[in-house]
Amino acid sequence: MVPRIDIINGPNLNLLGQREPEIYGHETLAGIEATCRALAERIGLELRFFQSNHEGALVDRIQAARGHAAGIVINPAAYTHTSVAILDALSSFDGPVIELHLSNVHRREAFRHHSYVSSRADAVIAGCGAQGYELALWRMARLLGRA
Ligand code: CA2
Repeated sequence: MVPRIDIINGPNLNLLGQREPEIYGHETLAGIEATCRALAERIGLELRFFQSNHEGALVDRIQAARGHAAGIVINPAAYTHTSVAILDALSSFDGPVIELHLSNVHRREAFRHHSYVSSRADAVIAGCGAQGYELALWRMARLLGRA
């Protein structure tokens, strides 16, 4: 069976490629999704891609992954630094979780240095730009015994 990976993106990531390219790069979220889909097919993973600007919708989506997805890759965006609800939802998920940030949050403002999600994450990727999504899929494949 092909393992399903859910890639979940938080608030404002729908604006990727439209503003602040010096921080977040020129790629759009649709472009990242297309790259991930091509890679997932090569590695043998099924992908579900999701973005929301709403904390509750992200919690609902993480809950919906339970029992269906083998792993979660999540860029919680600003909720990284504020959301116990997203941490709790991820804690109810059984498979590997990879936390991902386009930018190197540790080289930015102090409020971005703390993540509520990291304590549940099996890996954290930051500062690799859009390529971070591909790295996360490779790591996920390894964690699931696929690569
Ligand atoms: O580096 C990341 O991926 C972040 O998760 C992005 C979040 C930020 O709050 C985190 O500290 C780090 C912000 C996403 C906002 O995305 C935008 C994209 C284009 C234009 C404006 C915002």
